[in-house]
Amino acid sequence: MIDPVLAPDVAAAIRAGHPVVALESTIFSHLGLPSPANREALSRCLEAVERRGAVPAVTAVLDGVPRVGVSEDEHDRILGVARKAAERDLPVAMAQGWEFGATTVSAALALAAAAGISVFATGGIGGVHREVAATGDVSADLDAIASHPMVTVCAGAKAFLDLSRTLEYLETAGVPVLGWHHDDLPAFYTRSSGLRVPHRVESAGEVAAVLAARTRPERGVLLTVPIPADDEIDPTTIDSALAEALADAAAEGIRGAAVTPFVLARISAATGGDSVPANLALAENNAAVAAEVAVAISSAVR
Ligand code: PSU
Ligand code: MN
Repeated sequence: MIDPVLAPDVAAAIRAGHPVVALESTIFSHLGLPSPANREALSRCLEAVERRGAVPAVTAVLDGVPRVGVSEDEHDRILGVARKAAERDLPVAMAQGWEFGATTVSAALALAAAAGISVFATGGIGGVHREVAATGDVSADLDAIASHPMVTVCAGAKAFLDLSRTLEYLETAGVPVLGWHHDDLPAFYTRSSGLRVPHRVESAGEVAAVLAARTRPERGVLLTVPIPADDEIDPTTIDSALAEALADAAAEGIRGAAVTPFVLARISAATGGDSVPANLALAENNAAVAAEVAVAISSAVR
């Protein structure tokens, strides 16, 4: 079992039953967002959580140590060059003493669950890739969302994935998928993918009640939160950027863990950086909703 090192404020909050929201670090590293937007994303997410009365806990591997919560003087490290660490990479990052292993959704969930945290916020989750029949590429995020006892809060998944198959996977894996004040599965930059979520919820209390009533309490719940309407990007702009990015990835023979960072970088270049403010807005919004959920969970337990 992995035994992460907790930041003092995170450890104190968990001990006292106070609300905590875990965050991943891939999104804040060079793999997720360009500089200086990544710094802005980090401070906006931390503040969104704190403002709602919860303690943020950024996950990462630093000098081979799995961490839940990093101090302010370590922020520059989180914003720098990283090696991508999914859940399966955590033991390797520890054994080899990686300087900065940026946690993906799966790794963040593993660390946060081991720490006893119930709520996790990210931007977009990984999912089933469109070329899955040829490549077999299904993000480890999905299995981790299903198999850790956490609520994952996201703005859906990017439309370069096969969103319909992603929903099917989550159904098979037994993950309750909840839409926050919304009937459709969001597609990250846009509020609707055209696919319905199985259930809509209207409050953080409802999410907490779903979590408490799971048939298998060791497993997870997915809450999808659409990007705020004012920050949404025009779907046709995104679609053409996505098509180009995917064609480039195929032409350059990009495979495995390199696919997602490659496509993300191409989308941000193809939209001339227009995608970045949208990305910041949805990440901040997800962190805020996650904090509300964490507050509802901890007050239900009292
Ligand atoms: N989707 C995004 N932005 C991201 C990621 C996904 O919109 O930064 C990152 C997350 O850390 C996610 C990971 O967990 O990519 C998934 O990678 P893969 O598709 O290789 O499983
Ligand atoms: Mn993959």
